[in-house]
Amino acid sequence: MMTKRVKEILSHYAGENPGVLSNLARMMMSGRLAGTGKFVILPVDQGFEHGPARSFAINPPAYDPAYHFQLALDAGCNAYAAPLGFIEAGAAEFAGAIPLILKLNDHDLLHDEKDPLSAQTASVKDALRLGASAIGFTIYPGSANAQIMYQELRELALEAKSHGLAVVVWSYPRGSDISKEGETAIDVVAYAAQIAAQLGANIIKVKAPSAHIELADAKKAYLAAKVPIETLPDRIRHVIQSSFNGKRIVIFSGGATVGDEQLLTEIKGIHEGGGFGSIVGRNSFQRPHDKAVELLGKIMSIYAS
Ligand code: FBP
Repeated sequence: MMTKRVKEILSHYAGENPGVLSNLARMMMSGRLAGTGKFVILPVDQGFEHGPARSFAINPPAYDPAYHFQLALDAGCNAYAAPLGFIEAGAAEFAGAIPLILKLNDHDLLHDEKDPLSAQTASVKDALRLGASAIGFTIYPGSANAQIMYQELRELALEAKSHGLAVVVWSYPRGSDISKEGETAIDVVAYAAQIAAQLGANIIKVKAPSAHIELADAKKAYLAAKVPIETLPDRIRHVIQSSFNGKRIVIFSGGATVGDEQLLTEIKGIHEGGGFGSIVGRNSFQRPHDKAVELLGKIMSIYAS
């Protein structure tokens, strides 16, 4: 049953057509968190983004595309996100079982990249053919190639929405002018979330921010306004505020595999700060199936509390 909270979130997207709204609703009404307005999504593009051994060697069943559809289903995720090949390999077998997010661009680590640029690896037509609810697209704000990705996203978002598909944007600051520490700096992450929102993202995905401030002019503003950024919940709150004052769904990435306790502590911080949820890849499929289902269950319980 459609809940008040889901209706409230949808009301923030009144500018979108009924197809987009239905697909956003579908993701919010699927899985164990259905109706809460919270999200736990399984993303498995790491085979492309990081390489197969780095991604799957630790848990060999994960080389199989069907494994991830089943894992997302068993855990009760709101959606499963992957590049064309993985989605094509399982979309028929799992048709209608779980909302899908087809990633339309990807990049690999086979050449040195100071200023990353993802290639378009699938189309809106592919997303429709495969029954996806949304397209996924990565931008790298801070890359010398960022403008190309912004313009590609503009075109693809327009096309996707015109067919009633929702738009999910992975916004990862990275590039020759940003320090490693700066990639997760609070000012930079908030800026990346804002850029994604301005580009029309319905759902924004960023990394959990640190208390570091990268840009000198931003630092002045944070200090002058005394923006609280000391704790993780403070910083999450600031990123949510920077995404149209809570009117855009913002979810946070799980990151490299860590122990259960460390991950759950971070999730509690995200929840406390008003985050809409998590997208947890490596911390899911790099654990044995049952351990992953158990951990995702704990994450969902935090978001449902
Ligand atoms: P993880 O939970 O494994 O971090 O997955 C989230 C994600 O956004 C993936 O979709 C993507 O492949 C990965 O992070 C990129 O991580 P990085 O930017 O560190 O290469």
